[in-house]
Amino acid sequence: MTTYNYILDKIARRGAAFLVLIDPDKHNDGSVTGFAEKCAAAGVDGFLVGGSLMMSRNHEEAIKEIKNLTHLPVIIFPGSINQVSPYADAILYLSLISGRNPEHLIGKHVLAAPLIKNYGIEPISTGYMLVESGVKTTAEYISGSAPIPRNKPEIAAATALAAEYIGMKLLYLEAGSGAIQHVPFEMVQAVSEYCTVPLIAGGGIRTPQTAERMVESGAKVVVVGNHFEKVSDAALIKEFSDAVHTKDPKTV
Ligand code: 1GP
Repeated sequence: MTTYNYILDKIARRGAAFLVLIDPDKHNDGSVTGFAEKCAAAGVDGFLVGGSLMMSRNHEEAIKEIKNLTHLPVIIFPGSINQVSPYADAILYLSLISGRNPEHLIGKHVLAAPLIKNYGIEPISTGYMLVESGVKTTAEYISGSAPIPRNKPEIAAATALAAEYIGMKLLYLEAGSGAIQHVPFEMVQAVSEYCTVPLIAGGGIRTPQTAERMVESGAKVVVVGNHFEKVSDAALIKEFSDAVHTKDPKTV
């Protein structure tokens, strides 16, 4: 099964999928090992690995460790072409559709495409939208692009629909890692009602209740990263996982 179909299957059977973002920069003390195992035991569906800025050199090591220790898919969440790795299962082939920087709409893709083909990893075309979240995020600064204003759900919906019509397979509403304010529920609802492509919500999600509201608003994948870098006990990860998984697989 492809990683994309695995995600669709999780959505169908569990109501939504729960992915944990691992930024190898934050786990450069070897702690990724125990953390990944905890996530797998807590019902997490897979991992995103990456970040807007990569300060350390252990990106690929982190991917290998997670693959060795868990049965879960590892999906590259690339901040740059240097993060493309043959050890992952798939890569979110992100187009920064909220911005107008051609490098992030097609330029980097041209450079990454031959690598992805050579490595044999699965590209998952994703319409990536940065949403204003209180302060300027690393992703905004590095990409040199303006986010969608928080109070403009209609802009997000129209942007997302354009991505769907272009043929993208996932949509991602992103407040930015560690964002003060997560993406507004109204915006998640507006996009999910307007489009049929599965919607990912991430950035600044710090409670299981917020994760649950994201799913109630129409998100089909919820991503949490930063919060688990601060508090990562297995019980808390499971609370998030249970909040996202609104369907019991036994009842399907
Ligand atoms: C960031 O959406 C992801 O790109 C996750 O955000 O790290 O704030 O959970 P957090």
